[in-house]
Amino acid sequence: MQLLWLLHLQDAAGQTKKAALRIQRLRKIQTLHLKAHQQEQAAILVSGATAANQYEGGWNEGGKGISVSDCARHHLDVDVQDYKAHNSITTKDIEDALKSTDDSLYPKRHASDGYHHYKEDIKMYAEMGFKVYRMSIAWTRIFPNGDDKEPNEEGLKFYDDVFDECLKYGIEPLVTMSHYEPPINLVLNYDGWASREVIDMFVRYVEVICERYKNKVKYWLTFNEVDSMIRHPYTTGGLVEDRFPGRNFQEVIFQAMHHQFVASALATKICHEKIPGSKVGCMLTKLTYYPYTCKPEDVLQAQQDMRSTYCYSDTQVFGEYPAYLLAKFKNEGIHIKMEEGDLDIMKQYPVDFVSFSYYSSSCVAKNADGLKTTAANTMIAIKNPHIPSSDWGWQIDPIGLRISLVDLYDRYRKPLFIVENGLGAKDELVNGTVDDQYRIDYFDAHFREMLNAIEIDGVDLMGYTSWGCIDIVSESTKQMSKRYGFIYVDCDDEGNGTYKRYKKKSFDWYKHVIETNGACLFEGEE
Ligand code: BGP
Repeated sequence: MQLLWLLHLQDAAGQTKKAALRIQRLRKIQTLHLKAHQQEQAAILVSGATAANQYEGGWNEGGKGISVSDCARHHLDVDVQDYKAHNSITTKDIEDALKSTDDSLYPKRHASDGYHHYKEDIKMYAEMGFKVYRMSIAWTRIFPNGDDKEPNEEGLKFYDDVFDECLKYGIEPLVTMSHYEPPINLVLNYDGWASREVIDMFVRYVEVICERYKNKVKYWLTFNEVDSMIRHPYTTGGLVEDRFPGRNFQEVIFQAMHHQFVASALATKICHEKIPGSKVGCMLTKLTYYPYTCKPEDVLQAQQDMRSTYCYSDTQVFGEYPAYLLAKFKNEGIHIKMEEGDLDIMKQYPVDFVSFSYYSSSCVAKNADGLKTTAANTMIAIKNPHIPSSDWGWQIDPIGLRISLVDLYDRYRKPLFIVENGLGAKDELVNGTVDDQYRIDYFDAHFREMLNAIEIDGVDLMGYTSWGCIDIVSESTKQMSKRYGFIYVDCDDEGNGTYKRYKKKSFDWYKHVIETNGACLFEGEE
């Protein structure tokens, strides 16, 4: 799978000398690149991404079961940077959610109503020129409770229709098997992913979807941001702390993580066996940390914090626990129960490529006392005084994307795929559109650094899908008003609105970027 639009820059007439030279150089790289890999050129261009739990809505339609996301309420009166408040949950909160008939409190129950609008939306993605569309399958549409004897045919049919709609326009689905949507039944009647039985349930789910969609889906991701379990264990692993009284909750989380590592390896095996030529990726939250000063202790802190996220992708890419994670388990008395064969399965079925999300970079220091902090993706860090922040505090750092690409490629030497990148902002609909020049500027700057990583740093980048190609519900704050899309959805934080779609200014810009294969980024350069 090649990211061609950046390397395959058209010799658009009128390109200036510098840009023309750049194009020549890129073509050379492309030739070398393809020779080195002898890979068939699936023209994967720049495109977009969503996730079922944040896009579909239709939470109780089509035979779908209830997921952890359907029980996650918003807290609109709480500071958007207070992640603890936005992401903590108790068994009582879940019981209240299951009794509640007020869907306005639970934004993901309606989300962007993609369940009823997906045909119209995919048509607009095709209009922008998408050649790939990252989405997820909601586990609870296929096995409503996770432990059901038989799959739900209505759910299987729904995704058949979604994939057919994509393929009708020549759009390749890139499918995440688990994106923040474990069945709530696993939380209440098992121990979420801390239960060993959940591996078998997940494997059954994967066997069913790979068999059903083997002629429609070639590219898969196993667990979205597998590392995020440590930061929001409920959303990623169906773990609620009050259900593990007297237990070391970090140990419970790592036990659940082990089960997901085994499940991910088994899912990779199933994909490769059922779908020849399929590619399976892990998916990492790329949190890029800078030392706040050049003090050695700050540099060490940044290195340690980077490792605290790499340990998950290291495990899935190298197929074994890295020594430093095993050392952590030993030093902190974390005991992971493993069964005979677990480590062999993980070693035998590592992922084929590394996908990741990148939104912002963050600063860290050994001693953060007195330093200003700001929010980032699923975490709070020290504010970098040299770069701007979004309305939600996430710092805007295009060079950080290049740093992340180089870091990951040097570490893994496997093809990379940016599956989330974008700007959550307060968009205002005026006269049927949104002037989101700030979003265009964000993408323009990030694309340039992505190009530098390919052209100058030699990174093997397979593809790029922007996050939230259409407005969808924010994971961290459950807000619809934190908008990411090129397409505005008329719906507020409590689900009120017409759900009509409107093209933002960035819609046509993105369309032009794709149709010119990126050359328009350099128009007007001397
Ligand atoms: C990533 C998740 C996405 C999405 C994204 C944007 O961590 O994989 O599902 O949520 O972050 O973050 P947010 O929705 O919190 O603005």
